[in-house]
Amino acid sequence: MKTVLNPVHARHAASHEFFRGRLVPAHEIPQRADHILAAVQAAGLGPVLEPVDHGLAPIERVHAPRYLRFLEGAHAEWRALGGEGDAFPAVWPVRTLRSDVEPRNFAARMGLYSMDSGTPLTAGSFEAAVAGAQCALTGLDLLHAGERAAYVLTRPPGHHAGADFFGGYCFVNHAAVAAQAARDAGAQRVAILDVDYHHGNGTQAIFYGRGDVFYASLHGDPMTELPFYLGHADETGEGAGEGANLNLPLPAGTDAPRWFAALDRALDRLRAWGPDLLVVSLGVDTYEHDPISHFKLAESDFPEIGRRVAALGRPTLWVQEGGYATEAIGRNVVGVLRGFEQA
Ligand code: 6XA
Ligand code: ZN
Repeated sequence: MKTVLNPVHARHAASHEFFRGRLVPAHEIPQRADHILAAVQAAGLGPVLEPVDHGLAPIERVHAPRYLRFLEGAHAEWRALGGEGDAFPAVWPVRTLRSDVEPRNFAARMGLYSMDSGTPLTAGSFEAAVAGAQCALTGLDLLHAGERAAYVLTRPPGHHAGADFFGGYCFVNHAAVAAQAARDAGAQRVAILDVDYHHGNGTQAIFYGRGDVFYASLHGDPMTELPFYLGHADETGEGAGEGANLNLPLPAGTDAPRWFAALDRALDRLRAWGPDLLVVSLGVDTYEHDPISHFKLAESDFPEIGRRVAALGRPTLWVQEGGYATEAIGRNVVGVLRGFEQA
């Protein structure tokens, strides 16, 4: 399997994040990708490629241009106002406040375009996230050229990013950009399977009203886990998208038998739906030793994810999302991808 590596991922390098009320060393760090790359190479998974630049147009098919413009200049604005280090939002337009007017004040715009204070915006966040989308688009090109699968090795992750907001460590929704590009290239039905520990609220929201992109996710119950305000089982899509959204929230402590039973439910739905192409949001923060998550998958469980996804028999784009047990992340990711290849 070919890997498309984001060559500028390390330009998004936060030192600290807000976590339980204090600034702690960031979890989402460049070493995550370094460990995965080392494991990809050690396993001889296949060639590692650079992305081809597809420009901003395919990203603007998913994200609001005014959001992207804000993101591009946000860190410079923060610094110009005297902000030190990474930028964080502090105020949000919650219920009864207006989000249809873009204020001039910088802090107000930070809040308008974000969902949490847990996502440091650094000088290179925009560049790294846009390059991640280019990697996803390049991976899609590989599928169009006849590859059975491709792996997109990027960070920061993407699935929490909505059409016009960042959050949950995410700025640009690479999986959504790839799914939309697949539709624009002629695929009739595209499925996104999200196996990250967290619900991909951004991805769900982007396609919620559409019947051409199915979003299926198994994740920590939002009653107790980020993104908290989306990801419940009763969210099944709306309008033309009714029936094209599947959420399988699972309790803290979920072990492999229960997790794989949920995966099978998701795969059964996708099989019945019949996608032309599959995008997998591949988070490995379901790992038993992940520092911020609460599922119990062992390292030896990850290849089985790949095997079961392979049984769907669709061209598959694997897009990297979360996973914070930095020392083990490479083995877990490569385990999934080898399981897929060997199936
Ligand atoms: C702490 C939690 C961020 C979760 C990011 C993630 N702010 N999403 O892994 O999939
Ligand atoms: Zn996650």
